[in-house]
Amino acid sequence: MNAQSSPTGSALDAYWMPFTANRQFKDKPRMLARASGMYYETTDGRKILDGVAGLWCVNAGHGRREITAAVAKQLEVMDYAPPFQMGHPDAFALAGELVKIAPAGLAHVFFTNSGSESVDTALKIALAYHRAKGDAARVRLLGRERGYHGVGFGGISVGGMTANRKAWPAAMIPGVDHLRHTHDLARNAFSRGLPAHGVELADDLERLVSLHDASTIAAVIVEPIAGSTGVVLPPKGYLQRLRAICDRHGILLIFDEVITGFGRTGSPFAAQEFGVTPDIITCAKGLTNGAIPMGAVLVSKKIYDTFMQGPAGIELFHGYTYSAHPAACAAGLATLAIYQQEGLLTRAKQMAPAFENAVHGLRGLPHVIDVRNYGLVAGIELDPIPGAPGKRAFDIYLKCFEQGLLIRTTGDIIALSPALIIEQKHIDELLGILSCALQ
Ligand code: PXG
Ligand code: PLP
Repeated sequence: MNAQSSPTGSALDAYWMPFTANRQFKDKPRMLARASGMYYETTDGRKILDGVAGLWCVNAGHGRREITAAVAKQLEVMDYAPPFQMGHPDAFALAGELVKIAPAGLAHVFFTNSGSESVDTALKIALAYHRAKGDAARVRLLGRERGYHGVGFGGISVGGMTANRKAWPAAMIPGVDHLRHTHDLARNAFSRGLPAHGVELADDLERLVSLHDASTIAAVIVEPIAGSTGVVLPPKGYLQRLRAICDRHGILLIFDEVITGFGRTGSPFAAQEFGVTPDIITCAKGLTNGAIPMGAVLVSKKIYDTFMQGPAGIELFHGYTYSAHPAACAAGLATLAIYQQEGLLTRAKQMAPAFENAVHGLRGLPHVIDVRNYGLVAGIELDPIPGAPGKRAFDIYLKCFEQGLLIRTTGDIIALSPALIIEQKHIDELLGILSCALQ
């Protein structure tokens, strides 16, 4: 008996659901009860293929016993350890393991509990770094249109998702500016891999440097591949050019790899995949396979050393009650071990050709105006219904869920980001359901 009792009516009232149309959902709830491998199961016992690795985080597939066991054991041995002025061995071990898979030079790790906290931490480190160097006038942070950097005040300020900003106009960090986004359907629709056109959009950073002067700019933060706003890929050469401009002007480059980290692109981090090393990487999600909340900020030796050469005492006034939580560290160590043993951090490279062919098979179906992909991530853009933006894609989302497939939509873009354990048969099932829904 798989079915499980599910709350209805007033039992749904108390929970205010995040990024959800609460009233619509509570009218017709969609409830998940369990998960294993590539599949969820609903409370009414239906099997749902997970096309998005939970929310871009369950990279090794659901229900990994090694992680469960490591977390359970850790909680029994030591449930909690204060992270300020106190340590526990797994925190150091996990930082060490992360540095091993990180781009060369990113040699130090600060732990957080989410992507949003990682972003705010990275922005604070960037500002404090320049200050520690005696360059305290560098206070500006630059983001990019269509960027998503979580929901903290720092993250929404540098972020470029209008819906996440418009309710809090007075609370934005001052001095922030944005690069233009790189989404260009006119030139790049139906690209396979990195789009050919748009490297010159990186020069927008030179425009902001001319406008504000480099001496006022602390850092630029971008997602190597923008996930949340609909899988926006960097044009060929774009990230390299951003790096060169940052170097020219002493600006730190931050890659927000909350989605692209941990094998999504075919390398451990997108930085390695694209051959561009930022000064700071933010990550979360796949770090613990989604099993326990945790994020991390990887910083260069240059940045860390600057702090360590400052006055004796606490070098950075920042941290969370749950930074390097023992259960999260145990989950992280077990997760990285699975990635290693199963070669998952590079498996997207092997599966990408089959995945690419399958998703591009959607070209020509009704309302499909673009298909784009890299590694094990794809975006399928639909022609919006006039006057009802987002409705076309959300209807497909509902249809897919009825037919046993979980996808993600943002505006009229469908995002796919399956677990890295995906096999051909799952690709066939996924695209089978999705193409039926689109037809
Ligand atoms: N940066 C990036 C690049 C992200 O993708 C965050 C920061 C924030 O992480 P937390 O753990 O605070 O949520 C994210 C999170 C979606 C979706 O459907 C994506 C995210 C979160 C919620 C929904 O695309 N990414
Ligand atoms: N608010 C209060 C009153 C607190 O005492 C603390 C932490 O001690 C926080 C917020 C921050 O919580 P966290 O460290 O879990 O982010």
